[in-house]
Amino acid sequence: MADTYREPTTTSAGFTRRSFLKWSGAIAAGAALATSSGCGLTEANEAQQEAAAEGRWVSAQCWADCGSRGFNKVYVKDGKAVKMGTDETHEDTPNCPRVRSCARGRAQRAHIFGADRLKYPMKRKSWQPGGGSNTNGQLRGIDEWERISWDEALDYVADEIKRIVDTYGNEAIVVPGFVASLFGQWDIGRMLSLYGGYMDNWGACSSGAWGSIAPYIGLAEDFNDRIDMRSCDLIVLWGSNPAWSRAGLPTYNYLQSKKAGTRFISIDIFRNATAQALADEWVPVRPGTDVALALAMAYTVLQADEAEGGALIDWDFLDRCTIGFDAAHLPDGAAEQDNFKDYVLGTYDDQPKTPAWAAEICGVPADVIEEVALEIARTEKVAICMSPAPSRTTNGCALPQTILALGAMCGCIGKPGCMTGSDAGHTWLMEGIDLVVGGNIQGDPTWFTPGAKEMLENPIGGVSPSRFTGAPNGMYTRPQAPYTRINVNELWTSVLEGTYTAGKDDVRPCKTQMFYHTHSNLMNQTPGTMLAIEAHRAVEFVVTQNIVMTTTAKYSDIVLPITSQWERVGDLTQGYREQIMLSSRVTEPLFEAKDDLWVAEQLGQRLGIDMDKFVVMTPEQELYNQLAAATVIKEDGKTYEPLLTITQEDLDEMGVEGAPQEGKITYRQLKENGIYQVPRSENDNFGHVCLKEFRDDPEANPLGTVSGKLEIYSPTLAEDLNACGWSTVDPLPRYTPAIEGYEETFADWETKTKGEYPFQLVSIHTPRFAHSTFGNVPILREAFDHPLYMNPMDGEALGLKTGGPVLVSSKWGKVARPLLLTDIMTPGVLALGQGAWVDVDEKTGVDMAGCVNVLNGPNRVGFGHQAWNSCIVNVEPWDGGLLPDAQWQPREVFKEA
Ligand SMILES: Nc1nc2c(c(=O)[nH]1)N[C@H]1C(S)=C(S)[C@@H](COP(=O)(O)OP(=O)(O)OC[C@H]3O[C@@H](n4cnc5c(=O)[nH]c(N)nc54)[C@H](O)[C@@H]3O)O[C@H]1N2
Ligand SMILES: Nc1nc2c(c(=O)[nH]1)N[C@H]1C(S)=C(S)[C@@H](COP(=O)(O)OP(=O)(O)OC[C@H]3O[C@@H](n4cnc5c(=O)[nH]c(N)nc54)[C@H](O)[C@@H]3O)O[C@H]1N2
Ligand SMILES: [Mo]
Repeated sequence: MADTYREPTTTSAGFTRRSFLKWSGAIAAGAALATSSGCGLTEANEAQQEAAAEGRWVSAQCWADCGSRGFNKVYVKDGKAVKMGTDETHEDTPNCPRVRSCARGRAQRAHIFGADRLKYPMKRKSWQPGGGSNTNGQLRGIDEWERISWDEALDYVADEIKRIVDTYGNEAIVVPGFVASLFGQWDIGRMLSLYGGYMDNWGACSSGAWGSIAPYIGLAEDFNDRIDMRSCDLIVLWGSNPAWSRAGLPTYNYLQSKKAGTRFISIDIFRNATAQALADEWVPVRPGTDVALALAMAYTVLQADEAEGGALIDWDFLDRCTIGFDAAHLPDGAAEQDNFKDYVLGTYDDQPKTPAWAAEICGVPADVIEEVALEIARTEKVAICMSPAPSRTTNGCALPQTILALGAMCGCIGKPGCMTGSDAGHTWLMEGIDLVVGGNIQGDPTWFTPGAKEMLENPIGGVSPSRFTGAPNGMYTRPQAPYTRINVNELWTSVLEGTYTAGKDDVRPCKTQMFYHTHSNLMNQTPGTMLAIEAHRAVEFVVTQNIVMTTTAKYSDIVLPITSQWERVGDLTQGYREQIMLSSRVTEPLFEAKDDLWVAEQLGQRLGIDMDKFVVMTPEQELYNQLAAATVIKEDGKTYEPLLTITQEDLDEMGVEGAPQEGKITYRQLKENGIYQVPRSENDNFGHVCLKEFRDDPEANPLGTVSGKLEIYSPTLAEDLNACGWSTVDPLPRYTPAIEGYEETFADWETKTKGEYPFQLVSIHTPRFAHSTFGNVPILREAFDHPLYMNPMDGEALGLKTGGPVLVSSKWGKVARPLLLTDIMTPGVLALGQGAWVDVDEKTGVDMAGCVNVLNGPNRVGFGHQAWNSCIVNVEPWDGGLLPDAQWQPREVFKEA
């Protein structure tokens, strides 16, 4: 391990003693001023600081996009980041829990000071500017590197941007990113927007089909407040694994429900860690078949209700608050047969959606479907909590409406202890209004908070308001035509095929000649990684700016080393709705790393851009503006007051322009504690029951949908979906077999003869990674395995054993992995974590790292969401050798000079 982990030290790269002393002096002064409020009791923290007399605890950012928003501290002694800590500002209680940090957050030290940290600007040896044969694109990913100066690197990048724009137009520059239009806006995207623009990409990742569809049907991605959830009789975790994918508080909060007596059912492709901790029952289901399962549950409830004379279904709610459930509740112009109830009963299509019908598709035995459906219908307070994972499927578009129908008929909407919906993949999005507001929401900056830089309009594609919210969330909803953006599923195929889909019957030529990678690692994280490699070898120029030697960096021509958050001025970050965190600089920039902002400025100057429009403020000023604008809710639960008291002395110390202000806590207290948490209690005014006002009075509180009601039947949704060019759906949700779904694992469905790819594969979010972030960190590779999960019955049939390496192949690529046979898996279904750094053996074409996107295909569907959980594969023994992950050498290009 000695090679792979350098002792963390900031001495070489300059956490100067002077800045350290200045900073710690500031804290000492601040402690005297601090007043106690919020969950953060200053005494506790003072004790912590005193015990640490020799060094200081610094609140340090964990910026990875896992949505968990843990809280990390670093103990800095003699200029070295010695150890990691977490929130100890107050007693840990269920109402006011400490914000934990997770294994990944604690591994940030190893990440930032790791051997493969990018140290210097670099150029790929065989690449020369000017396009054409100068590029030697076929060598991307296998070429050698040359260390170059920042000036050389910036000249190359600026000259190539200029040449490519002059030759092919601005559309030839693609800035890939799931949130490129937003993240990119912070630096490179803003700069390019002032230089004629760049080609953006669109299409949901996290939210699957849910995020785009929710606004059409009125089912916001929103849950009840965590304290309300303790009143649930039953919580159905439907495709939801917070113990792995929401580190920290969400599972702890569910535990409080469990302790209060809530029963849990997990409906999932595997008995995941959350189910193991909480669930009374696990219902194994095949991926991408949840619509069939939910339809059969609806069928069961309809039958039982009929037998009980209408006593079971919440007809009153359906009548007042929804459209499309039955023929009597269809909008004008709809055909009478196109209603949910008749579709479920098979009135017009001769196929009642019975449990027996669904069982053949989803694998859940008919009696279990009936039993679970009736339990949901007969239990008073039920929460149906679905993550977006089941909708990250090729047929995922029908899921939100189906779940809406089921939740609505069973009375699980708009009451205390009752809710139905999706948590959007980040539980911190849940639960109504934010109690403390301000700063960046790391990893998903769809929220622009007061004080932050303005977005600049990209002349190509523009800032795209979503049809419903008017919010700049082009990431979820397809903006209205004219439409110049590449769907994320076509990022690579557009280069290889020469065209991209701009809408129905609207296929346009693709001009891509350059990829500018910043803030993302899409070659690794988008379906079709082998196509991504091919596409990268086909274009004229690729540049990456990052912290470490990621996949996109590896396949680039120029690589620029960027500072991590620990090397920057600090950051104000909103956590769950109750917390706000202020991180501080831990060390001066390492090696030759520079901030993204600086890079963009330097490029802008070289391109002759009017930089007045670009740089509107310094990072210090931006941080201060966010601090000054931060607000906290008052006890009434409705109005807000400023969060911070900021004195003239604080302003002078920050070196910013502003005016002193009065707020709830002092700036120094926040800076010292690093976190502020709004205290909660059982009957405070901060509770939230989603859709309650609507349920109580739908006329007075209409939803943002076309009808103002929950739309089980949605013509506008169908129209917009079909306008994307990949679907022909009608306004009612129907079960459609998925592309690369269960049905396609068979060569012959009737005789149940399996085909070339007999297994279904699901990508899971696992503890080792936050996407591809941390994929390189040796201690995490050691701590968490990254196997192919398979049921022992399947393993036995194939003669495979745990540990034995296997070759997993799909029509898109091949990966080698150790096998884990475990009865937590549904038979016929496999799982592989997402995030491993693709590492293709050029001789065999096999990825030895287990990057699941090598297996995933960029199937073009629906609202252009990425449908990773629809994937079919074959598995066979692999005898090509496989080094244990923990023994991998880091991608260290240059040693420390
Ligand atoms: N450790 C870690 N945590 C993360 C992340 C990370 O990379 N690492 N990423 C963060 C981000 S950005 C996001 S968007 C979220 C994603 O979080 P989620 O959207 O919740 O995704 P997963 O955790 O992969 O899957 C949740 C559960 O759904 C199940 N599932 C998958 N497909 C199906 C299906 O077709 N039907 C059913 N019924 N169940 C299914 C999985 O087995 C899993 O138990 O995670 C966040 N948290
Ligand atoms: N097969 C499969 N693939 C998936 C998923 C799945 O379920 N299955 N989940 C998907 C989901 S939900 C998501 S959200 C995506 C996430 O995919 P990405 O958005 O690509 O996320 P990361 O892989 O974490 O890459 C982020 C990169 O940004 C870099 N970075 C961080 N901060 C800075 C900065 O300040 N400046 C610069 N220049 N770089 C910075 C990090 O070092 C890292 O390399 O992955 C998706 N990919
Ligand atoms: Mo995500």
